[in-house]
Amino acid sequence: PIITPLVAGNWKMHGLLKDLEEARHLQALLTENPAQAEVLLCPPATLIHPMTAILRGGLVSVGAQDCHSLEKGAHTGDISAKMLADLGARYVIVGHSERREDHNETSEQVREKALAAHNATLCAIICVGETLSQRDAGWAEKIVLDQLAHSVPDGATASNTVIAYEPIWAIGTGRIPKPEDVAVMHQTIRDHLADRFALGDQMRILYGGSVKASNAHILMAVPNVNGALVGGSSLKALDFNGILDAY
Ligand code: G2H
Repeated sequence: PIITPLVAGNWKMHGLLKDLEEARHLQALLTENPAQAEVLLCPPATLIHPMTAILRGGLVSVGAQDCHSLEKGAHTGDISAKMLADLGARYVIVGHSERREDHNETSEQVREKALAAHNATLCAIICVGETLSQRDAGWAEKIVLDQLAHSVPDGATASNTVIAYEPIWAIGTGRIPKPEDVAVMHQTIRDHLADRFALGDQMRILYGGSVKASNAHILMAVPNVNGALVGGSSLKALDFNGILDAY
């Protein structure tokens, strides 16, 4: 199948109003030289509304970094998927390892969030990945398959769900796995999706963890890598656009 890659920027807890200038700059660069991939920026929740206003009608979509699993209710400080959709977000990242760790999110909770995203007509980017000690023990594939089994809802489709494989030890460290190890993991994920879902062979599987312009072309050439989830290198339009040049 022909899969349009997705390159998603995860700004994490970075970005003030002045940094919307980077989104504007990215939009200008892409208007001049469109990417062969779908492009997405996921700023902090505070910037979703102004960012959608800047990017409306252009080549860059906007997404969020988390959502609550319920549509509304007495949950101080939380934001529902429906609220994000209401602001113009089209995607939401769920189950990023930083949330699994900082907020003790379980795969079952991640699945509930992904379901909430689907119900709000958002596409869920569901993150999975092993720690370094799990990899060293030879458990990486088993851990990721277990996360997939419990984090991906049964109703997932190629249009409402994207999987992001992020080895935790590669996040923000500048270290990336060997391309052959990425290939094994992405094939493992592909087999799980193809077994479980009718169009699982068309679901996008992103690689995330220290992606930058200088390694993007290597990662993109790996079979079953259908794009990237980019943290640090998504904050500046020029860096992010350098990654898009690999597509
Ligand atoms: C992994 C990634 C973005 P970075 O979390 O999701 O971050 O590219 O900074 O390693």
